[in-house]
Amino acid sequence: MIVHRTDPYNAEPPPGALVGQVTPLDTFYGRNHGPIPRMDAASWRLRVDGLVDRALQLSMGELERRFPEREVVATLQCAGNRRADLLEFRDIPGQEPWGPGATSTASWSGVGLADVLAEAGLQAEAAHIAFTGTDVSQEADPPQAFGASISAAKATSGEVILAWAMNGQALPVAHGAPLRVVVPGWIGARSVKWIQRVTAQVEPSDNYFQTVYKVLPPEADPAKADPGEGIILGPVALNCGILRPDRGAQLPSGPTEVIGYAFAGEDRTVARVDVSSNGGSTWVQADLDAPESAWTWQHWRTILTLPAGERELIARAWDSTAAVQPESPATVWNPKGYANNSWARLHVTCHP
Ligand SMILES: Nc1nc2c(c(=O)[nH]1)N[C@H]1C(S)=C(S)[C@@H](COP(=O)(O)O)O[C@H]1N2
Ligand SMILES: [Mo]
Repeated sequence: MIVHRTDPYNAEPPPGALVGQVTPLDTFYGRNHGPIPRMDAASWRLRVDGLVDRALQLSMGELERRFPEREVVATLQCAGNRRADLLEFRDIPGQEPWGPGATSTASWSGVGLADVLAEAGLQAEAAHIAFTGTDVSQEADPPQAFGASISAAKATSGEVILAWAMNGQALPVAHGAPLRVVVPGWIGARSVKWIQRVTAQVEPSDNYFQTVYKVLPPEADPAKADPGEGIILGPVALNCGILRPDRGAQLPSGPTEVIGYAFAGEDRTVARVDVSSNGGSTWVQADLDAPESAWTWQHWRTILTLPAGERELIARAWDSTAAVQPESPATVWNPKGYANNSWARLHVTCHP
């Protein structure tokens, strides 16, 4: 793993480790804002409260007995994925320089959030569903447990899971055991780990982390921005990454296989990926995996014939609405460095 910080633990796999459709548990990226809490699953209860007809307190056994088990294969992608490319354009103090590996895919099983909310009796005024974790983050002002919210429409859509298993194994503590939220198609920060509480409410969560995951205008000072300013992040924006060859690789000239992923976010799928080795003058269409569902990335691959010399490899994805990624990090740069979905680029050197 490429460890950006040990305390709290923040690490991404090397890009080449992400070529499989499902990411092994020991390879899945880890993103934490506070210390990983050790929780006693036996005494743990999930509280479901707020704008519901019947508030619930559920043990792990009750969750298993009272609700059907559901599974979804979903890609998680951190809003900070590919921030490193924004840093080349302009500095972003205090934020980890994530490469293209702050994203991974797993099969998640547990119960459907929609089923639990139906059991509690969601009231009509409940427009947002808030999640509260257990880990107290000193990054927050004031220090508080990590939390987030999603719209009630997303929360009741069926794909959102309260997960206790990952790739058929017990959910690892580092990924949120005993129970975490998985919000397919939305930024990773909304998939709250170590949850204690699910609250139905009129307004979005006022948790510190709900409000900092937003795109501010380039000239804004994040420390002084009004809480209402900026675009609060929810659904992931169309993105892609190059997984092979490695950044800076020394290669023989001639045919080179280029492999990557693309992810469209929310309910969109990836429709096409173009690759260029001449600065975008000409493009070839990569072979693209069919979508398994809207909730997962799609891998793509192609063979480029590279002449000797230094080359920039570029990839850009199109989605099922014919939206295409923006060309340059300069067009999407923002003060916290979120949602960089500009064309993926890396340099390689080919010797004769
Ligand atoms: N309780 C809690 N949940 C959390 C976080 C956290 O720090 N604490 N980080 C969030 C962020 S920003 C991301 S990208 C994902 C990462 O999940 P992972 O560590 O399982 O990959 O978890 C989200 N859920
Ligand atoms: Mo994240």
